[in-house]
Amino acid sequence: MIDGYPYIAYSKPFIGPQEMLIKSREFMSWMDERRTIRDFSDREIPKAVIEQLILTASTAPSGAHKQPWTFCAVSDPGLKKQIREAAEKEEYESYHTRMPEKWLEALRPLGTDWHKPFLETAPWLIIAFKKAYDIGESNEKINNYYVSESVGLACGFLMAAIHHAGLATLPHTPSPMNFLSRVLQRPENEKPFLLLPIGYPAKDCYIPDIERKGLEKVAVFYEKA
Ligand code: IYR
Repeated sequence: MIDGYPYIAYSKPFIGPQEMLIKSREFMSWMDERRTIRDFSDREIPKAVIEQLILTASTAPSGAHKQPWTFCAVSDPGLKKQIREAAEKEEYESYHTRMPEKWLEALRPLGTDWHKPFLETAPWLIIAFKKAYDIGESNEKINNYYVSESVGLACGFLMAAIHHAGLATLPHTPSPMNFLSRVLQRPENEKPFLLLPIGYPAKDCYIPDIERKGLEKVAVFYEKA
């Protein structure tokens, strides 16, 4: 029988409603400055920074506190090349034969295609793997819970940390992405979830001039009378 965790007191410094509103607005506009980019500079980023970004991601909540993730950080040019080649092979098939016309139509304004040069240009790639289960000391399977939700949250934290560090990323979803398990030699219990190139924006980096939905389109309030 496993004992429970000991409980320790927790409180936060009190913030009154006025300061709260100011802070919330500031945080909103700072997060709103985050943009997905596709053109990266090859300027180096210290490994120590990548380590902190991953530790930040790993502060995300997870089902039963299992932290069911592995973040693989790649700066090795040979591996990045292999990942680019395999991703482009799959993406070529997706764009030419697998994605239905409606999907291609939805992507057209963003100008994406099967070319993924950023997988080699960006100094680091972080590949998030989700652990369907853990492997115990005597090789037994140990269940994880709400694995996709947990890893999705961790990736959101990771993207916020990347933005906070003054860097940029792109949540890339090569499909199918099982080639990542092979190239990175991951164990059977880990499945690729999301690929994030990390770097500075290139000198000539352009982004689509999009707008985000307003509150009335994304929120419904059910208020007390
Ligand atoms: N996975 C492809 C296609 C793609 C899908 C969505 I949804 C995007 O927002 C962008 C691209 C790719 O990465 O190109």
